[in-house]
Amino acid sequence: MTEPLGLPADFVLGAATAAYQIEGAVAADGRGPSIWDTFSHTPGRILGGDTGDTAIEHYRRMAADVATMAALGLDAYRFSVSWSRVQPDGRGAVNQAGLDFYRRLVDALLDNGIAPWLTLYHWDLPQALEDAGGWPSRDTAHRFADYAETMHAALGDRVRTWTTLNEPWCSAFLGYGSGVHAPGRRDGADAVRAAHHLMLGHGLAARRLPGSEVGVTLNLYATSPAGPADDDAVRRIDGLQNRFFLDPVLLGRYPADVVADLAGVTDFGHVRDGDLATIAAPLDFLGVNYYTRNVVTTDGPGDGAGHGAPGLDVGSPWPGSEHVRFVRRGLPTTAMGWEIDAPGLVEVLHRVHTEYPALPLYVTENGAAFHDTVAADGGVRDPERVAYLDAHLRACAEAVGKGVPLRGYFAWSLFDNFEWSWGYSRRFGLVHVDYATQRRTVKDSGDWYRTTIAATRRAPGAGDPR
Ligand code: GBH
Repeated sequence: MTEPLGLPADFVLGAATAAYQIEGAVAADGRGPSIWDTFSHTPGRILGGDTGDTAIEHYRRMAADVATMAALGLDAYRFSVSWSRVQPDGRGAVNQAGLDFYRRLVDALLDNGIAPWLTLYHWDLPQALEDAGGWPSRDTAHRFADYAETMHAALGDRVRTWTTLNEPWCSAFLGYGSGVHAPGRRDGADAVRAAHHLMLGHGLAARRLPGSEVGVTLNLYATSPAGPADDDAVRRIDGLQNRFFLDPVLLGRYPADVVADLAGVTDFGHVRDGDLATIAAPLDFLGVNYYTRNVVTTDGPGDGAGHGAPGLDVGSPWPGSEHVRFVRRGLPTTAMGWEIDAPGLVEVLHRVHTEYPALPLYVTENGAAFHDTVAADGGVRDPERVAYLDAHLRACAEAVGKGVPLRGYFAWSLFDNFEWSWGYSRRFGLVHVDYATQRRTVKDSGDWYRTTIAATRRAPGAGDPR
């Protein structure tokens, strides 16, 4: 039997996905194109020329996929809505058929006792809004808030927990800075403007989701110096990656040192009076996505980070700090090449709790890619993923023990899926997908997660099982 990991019995244990990574059916039922359709169909953007056209056909297989979630015993399922399914042009009339898919999904989850956690935006901007300027344009923030209200009118009675944005750092600095993500633009000033309008959209949307639990998900990294002379490198990268989003959202101000680092990039003329107060809308929780630690130097060898899969032609996502290098320490890595560093998760959670106003935290993504294959007996042996998840859930328990109000954890990902610029070459799932047949196979890690969830419910002092 799996050992309980020391988590509170009411700790939420779920799994996460994102619309473009799993749904496929990109032209079905009136869906409009998003920037990821355009980007993935542009030669040279995605490893192997992969696209999300078919992905794992979740749009057609939703009922069976929810049955898989129920079999794993998930408390909650974190998914995102494809904005261009609901509003094909990103504004105006609702596409009822697209909306109905999410109604059916939510109803199926509720029927199975799984809490739906809805993310409004996981990177797939309607192409029509990109054509009108995209996130560097202020109007996009208002279009996002209207879309949020539309979704809330449709599902606010059944979905309790809403996340506005997934990882605005990626949307801004990978989408408009390095160009490794859609829409593939490469301009530091645009990236900074995009970050502002993403956060503004978040703040505007948060006010239009009354009666719901509302949060935003940031991808935060532990950050360490490679050597004794690297404190400035840490300050810069922690600044752009973490504080550039945490400070506006939770404190209502931009970090002055990061603004100074960006002096040669932008004068922040796009920030209007009152914006930061809007951005700092009161929140019910903060979502933290954690994968690894950044170890940085300005003083020695290293390579880029956020510079994409080998062979893709992209720029730097670190405007004003392009000279910082990223160093590996020789720890074991995942198939993404990311060093496995569970203590970094404790560090990140504790840091957010102690340096910012207290609010409930959730790990909204954590997981690892490995090159899994189906064995002759039909199973998938992925002991490295089990070890990764076990270590990071123990890190969650440690954070809780230190007084961090961490309330839950979502494994990334429920299924193998379209891993953005890496295409289908990297597998993060608890459930294996054979892309030729769309056959799903629960991996050993999925079985391990199921028994871990059950054991957590039986933990000493647990009271009534949920
Ligand atoms: C999360 O991003 C995403 O929310 C999720 O959709 C994704 O599938 C998951 O992580 C796993 O990557 O290596 O230069 O090509 C985490 C932050 C940003 C890390 C994009 C990987 C790829 C940049 N990710 N990055 S690069």
